[in-house]
Amino acid sequence: MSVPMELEYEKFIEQLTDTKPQILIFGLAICLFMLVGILRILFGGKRGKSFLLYGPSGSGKTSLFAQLKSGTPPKLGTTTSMVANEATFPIAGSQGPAVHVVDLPGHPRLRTEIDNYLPTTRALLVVIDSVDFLPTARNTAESIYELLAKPSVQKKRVPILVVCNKMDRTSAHSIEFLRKRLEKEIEQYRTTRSALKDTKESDVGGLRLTKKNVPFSFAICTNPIMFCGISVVNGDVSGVNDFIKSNA
Ligand SMILES: Nc1nc2c(ncn2[C@@H]2O[C@H](COP(=O)(O)OP(=O)(O)OP(=O)(O)O)[C@@H](O)[C@H]2O)c(=O)[nH]1
Ligand SMILES: [Mg+2]
Repeated sequence: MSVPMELEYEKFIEQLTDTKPQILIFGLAICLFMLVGILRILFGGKRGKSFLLYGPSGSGKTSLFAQLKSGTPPKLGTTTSMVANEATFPIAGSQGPAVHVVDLPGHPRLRTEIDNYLPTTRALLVVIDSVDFLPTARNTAESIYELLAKPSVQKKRVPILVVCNKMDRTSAHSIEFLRKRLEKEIEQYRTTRSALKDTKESDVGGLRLTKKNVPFSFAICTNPIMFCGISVVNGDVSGVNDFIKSNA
C-alpha cells in the first residue's frame, strides 16, 4: 500500500472506531427495517383498503352495511342484493377514520364476484345467520375453506371475522356451537376434497392451511380468524366496530 493510501485507510479505521455505538445500532435498525419491508413486498404483498362483507343470502350483510354507515338498521327492511354495494364512510358511532366497506350479494351465483374484490381487501367479515345456520352450514364452511385456500388471502394473512348475526333471537346458536360446527364441516369438506382430487391438503391453493395431520381448527390457521356475536336489529355491532377499528 502506498503511503497516502495507508494514511487514508488508517483515517477510515479511526473514524469507524470513533463512531458512537448508538449511531451503529440506529444504522443497523434502519437496515433491518428496510429488509423486513422488502421481504414483505416480495413474499407477503400489501393488503388493500376494503372491508368485505361476505356470507350466505339472508344473513344480514346489507342490514349490517346500513348499520355501520348510518348507525341504524334499514327501516324499510332489505331485498336480496343482486350487485355489490360499496361506499367509504366513517363507522357510525366510532371516532375512527373513513373506511371502504363492500357488501357482496350472498346468492351463490353472484358470490364469485369476490374474486374481483380480493386484491383490494384489507379484512374479511363472513356474516352468518346464527338462527337459520344449519341449512347453510355446509355451504358456508365450503366457502370459508375456499377463501382460506386462495393464495391472495393466505399470503397477505388477511384477517377474518366470522360475524354471528341475529343474536337477538332466542333460538340463536351460541358462538361456540357455530365455531365448532364450522370446523367440523370444513374438516369433512377438506377430507372429501383431498380424497376426490387425490391431493394433499397442503396442495390446496399451493399453500398450507393448517399443520399436517391435524384436524382443521380456526385457531391453527395461518390467517387470524376471530368470531363475534352481533344483532343488527338491536344496533349491537360492537364486535364488528372493534374489528374494523383495529384493522383500519
Ligand atoms: N332478527 C334479526 N333479523 C335480522 C338481523 N339482521 C338482519 N335481519 C333480517 O334478515 C333479513 C336479511 O337481511 P339482509 O341484510 O338483506 O341479508 P343479506 O345478507 O344482505 O342477504 P343477500 O343480499 O341476499 O345476500 C332481513 O329481513 C333483515 O331484516 C338481526 O340482527 N336480527
Ligand atoms: Mg344483501
